[in-house]
Amino acid sequence: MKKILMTGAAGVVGTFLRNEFRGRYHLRLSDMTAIDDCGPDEEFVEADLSNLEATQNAVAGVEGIIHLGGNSVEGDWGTILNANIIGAYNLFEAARIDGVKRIVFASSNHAVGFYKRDTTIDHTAAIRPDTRYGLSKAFGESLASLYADKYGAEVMNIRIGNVAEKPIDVRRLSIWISPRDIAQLVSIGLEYFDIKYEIVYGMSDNKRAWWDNSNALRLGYAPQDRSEDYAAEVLAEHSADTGDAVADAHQGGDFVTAESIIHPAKMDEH
Ligand code: 15L
Repeated sequence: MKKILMTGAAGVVGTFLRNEFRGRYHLRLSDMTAIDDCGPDEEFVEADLSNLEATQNAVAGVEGIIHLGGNSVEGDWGTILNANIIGAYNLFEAARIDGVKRIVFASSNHAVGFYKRDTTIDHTAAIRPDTRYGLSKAFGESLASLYADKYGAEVMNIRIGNVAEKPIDVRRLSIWISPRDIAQLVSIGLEYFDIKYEIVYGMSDNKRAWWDNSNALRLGYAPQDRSEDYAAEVLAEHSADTGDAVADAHQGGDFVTAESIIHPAKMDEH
């Protein structure tokens, strides 16, 4: 069994992945929050990724890394800088020093959240972050590119939509990914024979998608779940009109309008 470090393992995505990967990988779990229910193929290492030494300790001796660690929503600059930017830098640097090549980076749809919903984008789209959080994910993707080109890192960046048991609102019908589908994508990132630097979208087989995920399909991704199976249920409970027309027009939803000072009419032209 491959020994894999999973950072941010105490979070929502980490908890789903632990469940999916039981018996598949030996997982070294790291987080700032203690995990006290480790299974037989799991170990816990406490690590604050804004500290390089602690990060090196977490990385030592693993064969691959799933980097989920950091602040998973918008935050103030100090939080994003420490947790997401310095944290990602330390992670890639520790991996370089220890000779760990394979990294799956949990990027986010918020790296491209300013695209309109009537636009379909693929893995070649220029970044359009919608928040400091999205900006930190774009930084992580660029960091991965530098470490791939300069140091031979092998990185899959997954622009994750929303990982949950089922889609929770109308926006998520477009971007939802089930636990077993995100596990499949992460496994491809860890095991596919030929990865240098890839960007894929973390979504299930969604009819209402805004993303062309052909790069993931090319790497063998075959999603098992479809958000459309939940559409009737979601649409019975939620309106597509959330009361924020600008948020509803953009892929990033209300991340786009958070703290915005542009008049909504002008933003529509954006
Ligand atoms: C993300 O990147 C967040 O980590 C997650 O909590 C959700 O907010 C998700 O995006 C989303 O866009 O729904």
